[in-house]
Amino acid sequence: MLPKLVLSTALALCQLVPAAQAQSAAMNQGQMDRLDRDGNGAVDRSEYQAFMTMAFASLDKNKDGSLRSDEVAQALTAQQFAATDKNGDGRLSQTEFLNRVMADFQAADRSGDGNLE
Ligand SMILES: [Ca+2]
Ligand SMILES: [Ca+2]
Ligand SMILES: [Ca+2]
Repeated sequence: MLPKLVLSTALALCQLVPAAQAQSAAMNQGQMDRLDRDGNGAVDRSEYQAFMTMAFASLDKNKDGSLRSDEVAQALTAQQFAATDKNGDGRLSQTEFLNRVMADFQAADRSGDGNLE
């Protein structure tokens, strides 16, 4: 089972469900499959990163290669946005975005084996 934090972030980011609903959503098989590409029952770093790269692209509605706060309003609070926007230019670059979500992965991977299961 994926930790709730990562699950809710992932689901909210890919806009499968609104953030509020994701908090209480139970993982179903379809959602797990979206992350667990090779179907081994665990989500490793590369699977998570591939998923988040896809999420970035789908969130970038105007396709300018960065996310403005309105593009991620469903997934991040203003506070989370500001914390993720390291250079403070009001946009999240793909690097800033991935740094943030991979830090979430790291934090969720309590066993430190590079897998979330
Ligand atoms: Ca896997
Ligand atoms: Ca954009
Ligand atoms: Ca930025």
